[in-house]
Amino acid sequence: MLPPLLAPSVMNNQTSRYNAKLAESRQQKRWEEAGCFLTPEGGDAPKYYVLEMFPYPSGKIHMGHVRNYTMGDVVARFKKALGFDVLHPMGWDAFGMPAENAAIERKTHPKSWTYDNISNMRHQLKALGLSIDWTREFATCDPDYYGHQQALFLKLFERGLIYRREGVVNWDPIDQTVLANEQVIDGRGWRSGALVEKKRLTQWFMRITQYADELIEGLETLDRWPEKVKLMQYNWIGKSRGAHIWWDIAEAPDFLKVETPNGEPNHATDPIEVFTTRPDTLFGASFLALAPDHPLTQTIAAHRPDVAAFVAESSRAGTSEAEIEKLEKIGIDLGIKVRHPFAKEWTLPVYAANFVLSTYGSGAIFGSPAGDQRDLDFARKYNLPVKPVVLPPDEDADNYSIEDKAYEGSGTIYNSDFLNGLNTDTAIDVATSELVKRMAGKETIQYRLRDWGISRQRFWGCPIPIIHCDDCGAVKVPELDLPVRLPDDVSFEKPGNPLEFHPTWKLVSCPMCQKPARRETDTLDTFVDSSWYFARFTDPKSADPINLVAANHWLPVDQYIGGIEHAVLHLLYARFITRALSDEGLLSVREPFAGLFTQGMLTHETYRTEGGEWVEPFDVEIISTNRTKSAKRLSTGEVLVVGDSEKMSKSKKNTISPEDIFDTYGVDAARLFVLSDSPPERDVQWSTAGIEGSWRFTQRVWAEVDSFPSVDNPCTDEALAHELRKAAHKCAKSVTDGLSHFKFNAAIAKLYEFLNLMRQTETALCGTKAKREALFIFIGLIAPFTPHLAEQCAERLGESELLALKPWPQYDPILATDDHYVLPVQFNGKKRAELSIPVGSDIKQIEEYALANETVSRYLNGQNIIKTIIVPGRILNFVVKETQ
Ligand code: ANZ
Ligand code: ZN
Repeated sequence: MLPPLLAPSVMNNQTSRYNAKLAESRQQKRWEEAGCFLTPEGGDAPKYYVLEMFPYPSGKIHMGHVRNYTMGDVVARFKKALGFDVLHPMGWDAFGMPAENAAIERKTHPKSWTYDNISNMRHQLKALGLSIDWTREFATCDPDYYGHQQALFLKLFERGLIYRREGVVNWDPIDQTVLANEQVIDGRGWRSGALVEKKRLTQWFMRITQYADELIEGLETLDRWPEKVKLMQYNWIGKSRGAHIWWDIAEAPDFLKVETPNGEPNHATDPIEVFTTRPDTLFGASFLALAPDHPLTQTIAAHRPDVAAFVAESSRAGTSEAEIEKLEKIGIDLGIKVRHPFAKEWTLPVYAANFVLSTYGSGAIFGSPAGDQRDLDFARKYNLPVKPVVLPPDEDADNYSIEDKAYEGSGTIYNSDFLNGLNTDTAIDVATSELVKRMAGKETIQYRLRDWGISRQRFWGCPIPIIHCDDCGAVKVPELDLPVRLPDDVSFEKPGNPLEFHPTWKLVSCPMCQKPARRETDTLDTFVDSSWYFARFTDPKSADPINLVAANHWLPVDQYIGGIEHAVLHLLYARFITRALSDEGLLSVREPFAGLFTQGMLTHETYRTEGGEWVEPFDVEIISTNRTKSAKRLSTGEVLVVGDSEKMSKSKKNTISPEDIFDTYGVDAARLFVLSDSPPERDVQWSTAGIEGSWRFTQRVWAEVDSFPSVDNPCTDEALAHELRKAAHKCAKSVTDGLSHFKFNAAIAKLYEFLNLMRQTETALCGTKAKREALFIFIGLIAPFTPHLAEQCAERLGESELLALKPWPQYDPILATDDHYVLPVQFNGKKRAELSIPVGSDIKQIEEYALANETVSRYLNGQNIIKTIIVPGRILNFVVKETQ
């Protein structure tokens, strides 16, 4: 137990400065001793699960973490005070490349680097005073966690949701690893800078596409998610209704027609399948285009060096859709002609083209240049016909033509035989049924979403619990042998995956036939680790991966908080895994996160020398002049260029160290500042003036509390006391509303206002009951934001119970309602005055108040009132005319 707090003021009768450091360690100790933030088990109260996206243990926390975790903490403390049973855990998303890179650079094991970082960052997060149940902490690299994940992998494998297939991957020949499309920049590996190669590799996949429709439909139930995140997911899944069309080959080079030696059918001359969303434009078709890695292109490339060269060149370009979009559209004629499905005598050339993706639809398209910009660019380049077939509304057929801009919208079909006169939508249906009738196509739904490739050729990840046997194939590691642990004796000398080179790790016997076999050496994409951790938190010590009872109690997460950069992948994978586990009977919820909040970033001005070198803020002195802002480098005296405020990043050196801030201003001032300056979904611009403002607030609060006498004084101004009471209850109402709707900055503004009012009534109401009530309400309200200060204040006011355990300040709704409101007064529609009107006044009374008002009568002087329009609560407008 700590000794009681003795404020110096009690002894020497003057207020002291608030010592944040002392208060922080004192109050954190009290919370810890009382076990304030342990998760309540099995109470009657309603549950509330608050979760911030768990951090990657990179080494140190940054200001972005401070803002993210403070937000979650404010919500958790608020809900707890409201009487909810709160679950607010913390863990570490601890696998991934940086640990491996650090291991390579420092010749250590990724494990020691990771756990060292975790212990530093845990220390820092604890310093923030977060109301976290630390007994539930785990890291995804704990063998206990990844062992359970391996068990889940096997369940989903048995269910057919995980499979292996050969696929084309981006291969970085220097780092010896597969790269995601996003990691290929201008054809080079993002880290090594090596020219990326296309490689065929057998990889593990999760069948997320099986859930594509459900994942779209589920979005509609997520009414506490930001619309933009739902839209991004919707577009990512990218559902398109359309048709597959089969184009018969009319002419082909002889080398394609050869018989296969063993008499098997030769597929090279099978009809070519394309996917389209616009069968209504079929009469405008002028060519077919295949992806460079379409099997038919590849077959032809084997016979034609020019095609082979084209394929090789395209494979070097970027692979992401965004990059392909930027490329000049080029292609090569493959020497094949196909028949139009609606006119057998009409033949069209077939190209290989760089803008056709092999991974979408069937990797082949028909080009209808008038209706698609890429097709038009291509047609102009290779002199192919451009026949408009969709007439936009308000155009007439005789004068309409297409120059260099395709018309991609809807309209009336023309130049199109039996489709003439139909609108686009009907024409799509009619064309599709005609294709079906002629057995030349079928209606289909296509998704942009691909199955999720989960294999990584890396060491620091969850080993895939599979053993490859020449006789039995891919065999599951028996559950009793889990976890399949990562080896401790490992070398990073060679590039590539150390699990491959390890002398013994992968050599095992087959669990089915006992013959020598090999362990799978791929590890899991770290997004798998973060796809179910929220379920593990509900009972992190359970012998099963997920304790269904605990998970049913706590899930879904009521409030999830994190960065918008996770709008698609992490949140989509977590939604998918939740559904997959739920179908397996391991979870009951279908959606993991009922409420999602995506917070803005922290930004800071940037400073550069004339030579372009970035300079850190602590080395900068700002010299403000009236118009422009200039700066000087403290260490050298150089003049610096002040740049825009940008996202804090190491590369631009515009970061602020949380530790320095905590040391200088205290944790509470930092917590307050990151929430007070702008709405939580927006970016906050860090400024010294801002953090100093927050620090002054903490000092003023303390001064106000510390100067409050311990004996009651009689009240001499009842009217003022009533005003103060009303203001306190109103403030409680506003802060409660603000916290309920993620309007932290608005809530904090009310607290500033109320503190000012208390200071103004200082002399008149010092020591009165009204003031004591106001102070108690106030410290209850600041507690979620500045918990140490609030707790210290409560102690100072003689409260023996912990504020962290006390209920939320209740307000009296009557006291919290205004008894007057402000009514704007207009003359001929121009605002000229404001009136303070008692709530509930009727039209007649409002008019009387107005006419009695001095400003109003001044404006009325010399005017005739023609009409008076009064909307109580809203507006009063006099329509007036000058008297002659
Ligand atoms: C003919 C056509 C005419 C098309 C027209 C569009 C406009 P979404 O909506 O995104 O699903 N396409 C099909 N497969 C492709 C591939 N592998 N790579 C590149 N483009 C491909 O897009 C469907 C449209 O994208 C399809 O409809 C096809 O072009 C093209 F006036 O077919 B369309
Ligand atoms: Zn075997």
